[in-house]
This record gives sequence, structure tokens and C-alpha cells, in this order.
Amino acid sequence: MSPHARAAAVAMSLFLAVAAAGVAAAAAPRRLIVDTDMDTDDVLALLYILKHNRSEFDVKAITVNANEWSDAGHAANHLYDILYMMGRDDIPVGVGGDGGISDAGDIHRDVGGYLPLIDQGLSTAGGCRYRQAVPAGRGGRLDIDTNCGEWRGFLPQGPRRYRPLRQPTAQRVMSDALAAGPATVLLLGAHTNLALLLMTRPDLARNVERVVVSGGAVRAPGNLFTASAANPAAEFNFFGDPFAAHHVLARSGVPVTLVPLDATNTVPVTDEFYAELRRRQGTHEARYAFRSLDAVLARHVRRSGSHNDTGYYMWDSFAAGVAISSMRRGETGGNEFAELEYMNVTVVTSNKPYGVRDGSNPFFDGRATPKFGLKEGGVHSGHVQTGIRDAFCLVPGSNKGRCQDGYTKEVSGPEAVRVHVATTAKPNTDKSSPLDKEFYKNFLEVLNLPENTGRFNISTQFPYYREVLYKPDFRNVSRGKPVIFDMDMSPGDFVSLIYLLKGPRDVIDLKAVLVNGNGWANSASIDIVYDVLHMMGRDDIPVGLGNTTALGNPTLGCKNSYAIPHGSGGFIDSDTLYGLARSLPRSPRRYMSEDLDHPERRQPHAYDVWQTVKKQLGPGEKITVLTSGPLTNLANISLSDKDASSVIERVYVVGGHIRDSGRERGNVFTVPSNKYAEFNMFLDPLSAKTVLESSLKITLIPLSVQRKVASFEGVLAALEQRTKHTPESRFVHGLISLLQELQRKQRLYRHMDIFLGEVLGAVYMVQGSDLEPSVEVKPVIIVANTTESTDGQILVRRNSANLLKILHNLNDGVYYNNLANSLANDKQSAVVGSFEEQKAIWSRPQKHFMADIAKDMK
Ligand SMILES: [Ca+2]
Ligand SMILES: [Ca+2]
Repeated sequence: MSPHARAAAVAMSLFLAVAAAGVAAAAAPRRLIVDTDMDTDDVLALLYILKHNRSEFDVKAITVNANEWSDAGHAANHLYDILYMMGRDDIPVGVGGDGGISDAGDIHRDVGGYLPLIDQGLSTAGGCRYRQAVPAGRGGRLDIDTNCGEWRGFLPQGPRRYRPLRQPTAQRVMSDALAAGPATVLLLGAHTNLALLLMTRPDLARNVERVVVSGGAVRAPGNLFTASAANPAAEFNFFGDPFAAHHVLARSGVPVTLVPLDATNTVPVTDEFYAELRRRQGTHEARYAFRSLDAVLARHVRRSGSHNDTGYYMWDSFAAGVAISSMRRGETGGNEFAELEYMNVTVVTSNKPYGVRDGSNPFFDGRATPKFGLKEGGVHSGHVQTGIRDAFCLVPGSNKGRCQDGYTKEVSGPEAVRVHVATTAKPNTDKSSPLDKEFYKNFLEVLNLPENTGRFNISTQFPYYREVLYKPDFRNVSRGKPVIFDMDMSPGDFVSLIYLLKGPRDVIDLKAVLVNGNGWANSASIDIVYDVLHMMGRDDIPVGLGNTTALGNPTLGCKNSYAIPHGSGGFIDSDTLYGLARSLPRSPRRYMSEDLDHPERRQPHAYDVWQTVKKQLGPGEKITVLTSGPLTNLANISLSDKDASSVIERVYVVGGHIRDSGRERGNVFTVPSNKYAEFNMFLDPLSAKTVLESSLKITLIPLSVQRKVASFEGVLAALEQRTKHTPESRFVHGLISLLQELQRKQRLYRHMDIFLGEVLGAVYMVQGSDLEPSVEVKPVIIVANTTESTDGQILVRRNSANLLKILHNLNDGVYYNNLANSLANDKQSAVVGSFEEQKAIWSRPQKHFMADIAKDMK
């Protein structure tokens, strides 16, 4: 080869190498990890992201942040359904984790992110220092967890769901995705998950190409609408875990692009945008985005009368747009949607004066060495806002709060970190468009693209989908005593509910179910109650939702529910019925918040349902009440309705532990200082006192007798001995076997037998003397003095005039047999046994379907 030819060959191969590299660069998609709290604007952001071509942007993981706007079990399943609709069951979903942070500051594996860093201990039970800024009920987590009822009204349901001990944790999923290669991380909630990862795996920081953050407020005021009196500066996502935000922005060393309120204030949901979104619903995802936004606006509009005035913005979807554009063009390429500039900022985590140990700051208080190597007297050592009405933060005689926890402050000096900050949304270059921002236009275009589109929704997935309400035929049936069942949606309560629905109709007549959201499950789990009623063909039974906080406590707060773990064995499990809720058929009834077109579909309050039942009573007829949770609903009813005690025949109260001469302990294992209380009483001591010391006729089914029938082997053996089974007996068997298995496998599930014992209340109420019961009467008082170590205890006092009838003993063999017999009885059995059966019905022509119902309803 001549030198010339050789040079040409070298040049040629160089060219080929460069070309190949160019092709490789173009072909390699940019990797993206999203951390979300599954609020409504997160739903919009996720749909928008999932519409982009995977060859350009590939979502490698989505993790759920569950310490502010949503509850983990509901949030995870909602996310799974969105991904199923979008055909993206390949994306790993991380949620929860039960690791903790030791007193010494050691971070154990798989911390769940249920609590902000400052409140992390070794359990997932804990207070709500910042989280209380979000209401637990209506207008807050209940609406987010259910997406105001739109989730179950629209999304299809795929095979993936939360399952105890099988759910990949947020830490695992995030670290796997980052270990596999460089990625951009988009944070749409509080920063707990990423901060924990970067604290435990600082080596992975080099694979974080950039963190794009929806959050903070630099030159704009904060947005804590429930807490601005104390803290006018913070934005919700940063307030959710200020120390985590500080770690990500200021200490981890990863490059950050901030999309704060300064920028998102310039992309409100305007009338024009709303009208365009309504008009352009070419895809399932555009429709779901519209319905989600419409549902949340229904509340705002009622309040303000105009969309421009809603206080609703494109927060997270705009941040997603900024992230996508910055990945596409690079940080210096000019963002398509936002003006950006560099600013020197920090995140405030505590308030001056620093170095004062006033009991508000667990990083320092009572510790010889501060946690995480923090400096004594440094910027993290001041007062940390303890709640939304923290007196420290309220300036006397003024409406200006002074706390700055979570404030994105511009500073100079060593604390300052240079971050890229979006300041304003760019105007639409098309001046003829009614949409005045480039992002509005792009969002609507992307959502309506025919590519990467949602495959179906729940109604288009099946050729014969229909919403049917099942109601039994009561003609020629003599109806037994009217009963109201009041439950906190712990797993045993669902067994009790199924058992009650199987009770002979001439013996008991279940008139209503009341639920409360301050026990073992969050309010949104009311949908599981609707599904059980649907399965059993009882869509006629009204379900009332009570308060989310204990009697005497403000609606914002977690005074008593802090005793329930968020993770394994706690809320994440009860909110999903240990993963089994999704095997139930889907009821057309569900929690609905505001529906301006159909006000009758709005979820009724427990008190209104009580009134309805009372009005239906015949002359001389009285109601029997069974409670299997905190006594909040019954206390509120008896305090608000003077006639209540005269129309209540008897109340069967499941719960309470009688502290007498014996040494037998209570069961509130998360509060070691309180040795003798039982959960239902501890969770709302004042309601317990109000009810148990009232003139109502009460029979208590306390912990000690529940423990006599809390043998997993006993129940399972009785169920397995039946020769015939029903869908509901199989369901109960599955649930109880699962609880047993979990209890054997994992310490965090060691309390599962308390849920088995609570079923006794229902069986005793219906079958009474068959169980060979022994009942005793004791003079008691209930302790409700706001002292954690004694609250909820029931003490025997000779001089007390308050005599309580207490179930003391029974024949456990008869109990197990009677429970199993009833569940396996084919009378009043399930109309639709499972979600699988329901899908089969929706796949067959209607004629079959109606014939089946007619048969089943007999
Ligand atoms: Ca969010
Ligand atoms: Ca219960």
C-alpha cells in the first residue's frame, strides 16, 4: 500500500470509527429514573414522559416517595396500573423498604422513605412533623390515593401489584438502575429516597448525570397552604424532607437543575389550557390526564369559580418537560420550555439561633455526637419546625411566620451551591395559538401522539365491559335485627365483613358499613370495602366514611396513628389487603370526591349514613352495632345525635385490654412505654372513654378472649376440613394463610394474630350462645389523659359505677367450626368470586352474563 493509500485508509477507518460512535451515540437512549409521590400533577408528568420514544429517552426505574402526599400501597398500585395501560410492565417500580437509621446514624439497607431523615429510626412507625401539612382525608391524601375516584373508574388492571415481602424497595430499584449506567434523575416529590441512596452509596453519585428537581421556591413565596402561618417560605416537596433536599442539592455533589415555584407559577392551568386538554382527547393517556385534572379542579373551581384562579399549576409535568429538553439538548443547548440561570442557593433545614438544644432537633438533642457527623452549632443545629402550628414559628401578634424549614435560600459563602434554576416558562412561538406557553403546546401534542400510546382503559379492554350493581331480592324474606358494622379496615375486619354478609338474613340484617381512617388502614382503602360488598352481591349496603383523626384532635396531625407502621405489617399492607385486594372483583362503587355533574356519587360521611339507617327503622326497632376499630365513629355519633343511645340495642366492641391483677400485656408493640393498652383503644382513647363510659349497652370482646381464638392452625384446619368451598371461603383461606406465612417468615409481621382474633366479635354477635360463652361484668374506667404510657388502658376500679359486660371465655373448637361452616356455606355466596371471574364475564356476550347473574342471585 502506498503511503498515500495508507493515509487514506487510516482516514477512512477513522471516519468509520467516528461515524460508528456517532451512530452509537444517537442510538443509545438517555436513561431516566423518576421518583414520584403520585400526586395528580405527577400522573400528568408520568404520562408525558412515557409518551417519548424509548429509543431517545428510556425510563429505567420509577420509585415512589410516600412521606407526604400519598400512601405507599395505594400509590404503588396506581403507578402499576398506569404502566400497564401504557404497555410498560418492563419498568421496575420501587416502593417502601423497612430498613432504618440507628441512633448512631448507621443507615440500614432499604430504608423505606416513609419518614423524613430527621425522624427516621429503626421502625417505620413515626410522627408526622412535616407530613401533617397535607390533610389525611378529603382534599389531601384520600383524594391523591384514589385520584379522586378516577383511577378505578378508568385505568385497566394488570398483573403487577404490591405484594408483601416481594415488592422491590425504592432503594433497591434506584441503586440497580444507577449501577447499570449513567442516568438523569427526576425528583417529583420529597427527596428522601435519593438522599438515602446517595448517603449510603456515594459511589453511585458519579452515575447521576443530573438531578432535575420539581420543588423549591427561590424568589417566590412558598406554597404550604395549610402551614404558611408558620412557614411562608417553603415549598411542599422541600418541606416534606428539608434535610434530604439539602443533601441532594448541597452535599451530594451531583449537578442539579431546579424547577421551583418561581418557574411553575408561570404555567398555571389556565382556562385556555384546560379547554384544549378537554378538546384534544385522542389517546387514553390524554383522557386520563384530563379526567385526573378535571377531578382535582372540581374542588378548586367550586372554591374559586375560575381556572385562572385555581392555585393549580403544571408543577411536575413542567419539570418533566424541562428535564426532557435538557436531556435532549444538553444544559447549554437552550431549554425549549424554560429560561434558566445559575443561582447560589442552599436549603434551610433549621432555624436560628443555631446550637440551641430545645428538643425539636433529633440530630442533636440528647446525643453526645450529632447524627451524620453534623457540626455542633452549625446550620443544621437550630430549631426544627415540630408541626404546622409550632409556637416557635408563630410571631405573636403577627400573621407572619418566621420558620424557614425547606426554604430554598439564595446565599453566598461556603454554604452556597451553584445550581441551574428555571425562572420562567418560555412563551409559545406560535402567536396565533390560544396557548401562551411553549410547554402547554408541547404537552398537548405529546399526549395526543399516536406513538407509544395506551393500549386500552378498563372499559375498552373488554368487549362486554359493564358496570352492574348487585342487589338481593328481599321480597318474601323476613329480615333479622338491623346491624351496623364499624371497621378500621384491618385484615380481620374483612373476614368479619364477609362472615356478616353470610349471616342468615332472618337473624341479622346488615344495614350499613362505617369505616374510619385513623386505624390500621388509610381512608382510601374504603374501595376494598366496596369491592367485598360487590363480590358478595350487596351493592345495596351504604358505606360511610368517618373522620381521619382521633376525637379531640385537629384534622391535621397524627396524634395517635403514629403507632401504626407505614411499612411491612402496617399501612402498606392493610391499604392493599396484603396484596390481595386486587384479586377481588372491581365494584362500580368507589370513593369519589367532588363530582359537579353527579353530586349523588360523592362519598357519604359516616354520620349521614347513620342518619339514613336510623330513618329506616320500623316502630320499636333498634340497631345493633359491631365495632372493630377505634371507636371514633360511634363517639362522634353519640356526641352529635342525642337520640343515638335510645335507638341502639347493644354495641359489641372488639378491642380493649382489661388490666386487672394479671400480668397479661396489651398489644401496642410500637409504643413500648405503654404495656397494657390495646390498639383500638390506644388509637383513640377519648372516643373509647366516651363510648365505654356512656349509657350505651356494651359487650366488650377484649384482647384476652380474642387470643383464645387467634390460632392460625385452628382456623385453617377448620376451613380445610370442609368438603365444599365458596369463593369467599377460598379468599379468606388465602388471606389467613398469607398472614400466617408472613408471621413465620418475618419479625415485622409478628403481630398478625391480632387480626385473626378480631373476627371473634362478628361470630359472637351472630352466634352468641352456640359458642358456650362465659361473660363477666366488671367495674372499669378508661384512661384517656394524653399520656402515651397509659392512654387507652382499661382499669378495673371497685368504686366505678361503670359496669362493663365482658366476654371472658368460649369454646374455641366450636368457634372455628362455626366460622368455617358459615364461610363455606353456599347460601348468600359470592356473585362474582374474583377479578379473574369478572374479566371472564366482561369477555363473554351479555346474554350469558345476565343468565349467570340471575342464577347466582337465587
Ligand atoms: Ca409530586
Ligand atoms: Ca379492626
